[in-house]
Amino acid sequence: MSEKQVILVTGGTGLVGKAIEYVVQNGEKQPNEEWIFVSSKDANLSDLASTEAMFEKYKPTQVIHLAAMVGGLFKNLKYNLDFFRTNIQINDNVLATSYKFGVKKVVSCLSTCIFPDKTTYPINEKMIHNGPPHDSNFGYSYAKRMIDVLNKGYNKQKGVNYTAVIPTNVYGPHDNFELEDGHVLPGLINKVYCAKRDGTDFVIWGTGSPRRQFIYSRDLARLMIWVLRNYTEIEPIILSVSEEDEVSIKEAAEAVLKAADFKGNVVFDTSKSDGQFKKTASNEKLRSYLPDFKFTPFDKAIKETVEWFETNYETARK
Ligand code: NAP
Ligand code: GFB
Repeated sequence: MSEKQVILVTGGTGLVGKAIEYVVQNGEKQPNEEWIFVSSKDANLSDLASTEAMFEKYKPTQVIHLAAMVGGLFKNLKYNLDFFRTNIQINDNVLATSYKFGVKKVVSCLSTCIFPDKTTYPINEKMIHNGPPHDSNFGYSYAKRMIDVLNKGYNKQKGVNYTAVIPTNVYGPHDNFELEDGHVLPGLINKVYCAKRDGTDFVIWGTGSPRRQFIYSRDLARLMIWVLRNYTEIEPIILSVSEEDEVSIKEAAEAVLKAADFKGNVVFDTSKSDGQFKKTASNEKLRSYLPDFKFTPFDKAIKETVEWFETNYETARK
């Protein structure tokens, strides 16, 4: 029997954390593993003493670090300073405390939106620091980039193996469906629910022409568990569907309308920002490790998410 592993998942009650919990509870958990999913109720990770008290309590051997101040384009436009300061504090506390308590491995999260705005495509893992990020979310982006700097520092100076994944836009059950501060897909799913209920227009913000690669949270969860167990590089790895699976916001909205069977009027509010036009990322490195990994088809995953929201409307974050 291999030795016991205690895997602490910070941000465990969020979109990605809940997906990891779902995957762990549906066959991924190994007999020698204890999985602990925590939220800000267990510790405020912006506060070092609170962070250390939680690590003292659970004594994790490995950490999947998801906790962050997170939001869509419009929340980032409003709070770049808060996104920077909060996430810098959380990330420094979690990595310093992981080291203090002898955690063997930490897998943290960056994002494909943190890459240089002026860049060649497709983006790859070596381009993170090659220039300023898109101005809409510079606070979040620079804070996330510092995770990569910290990982390299802990490896070079302390000899530990802390790494990171770089997910593209994530969606799925337990997302944040808030209209103003959430991401596009949960926002559109909330909007179509209300438009059907109230007989109102379905409003897509912006022109609908920006392009995104969307990854289903439960696919990301399976990949992150693989990274925890098998990925040994310090360099981060992009976790995304392929470039060919990139869709326009308009096409993503059409998938939501189809899943919700919406027959009403659709309008574009072009007074709202489009944000970054595209951030096309390569998943070539992921494919070099997992050539046969199968992503859930977009329409199927959207349908599952729409149905989850309809079933859980009363309790969903919105
Ligand atoms: P989410 O749904 O907003 O969940 C955030 C989680 O972090 C929650 O469990 C929250 O707990 C916790 N948290 C926030 N502030 C905290 C604090 N001060 N102390 C302790 N816990 C705190 O986020 P998500 O979408 O799952 O994102 C998870 C990770 O993936 C993040 O690092 C994010 O940057 C990254 N990511 C997300 C996307 C995306 O499209 N969603 C894309 C790329 C990367 P409470 O609810 O108790 O506050
Ligand atoms: O997911 P989202 O808010 O953020 O998508 P980003 C914004 C794009 O979707 C813009 C359009 O082109 C919006 O005009 N859009 C259309 C909508 N309708 C809606 C709607 O109802 N709600 C929202 N939110 N957008 C974020 C970064 O960029 O990507 C974050 O700012 C994070 O830091 C996240 O990394 C993954 O994809 O533009």
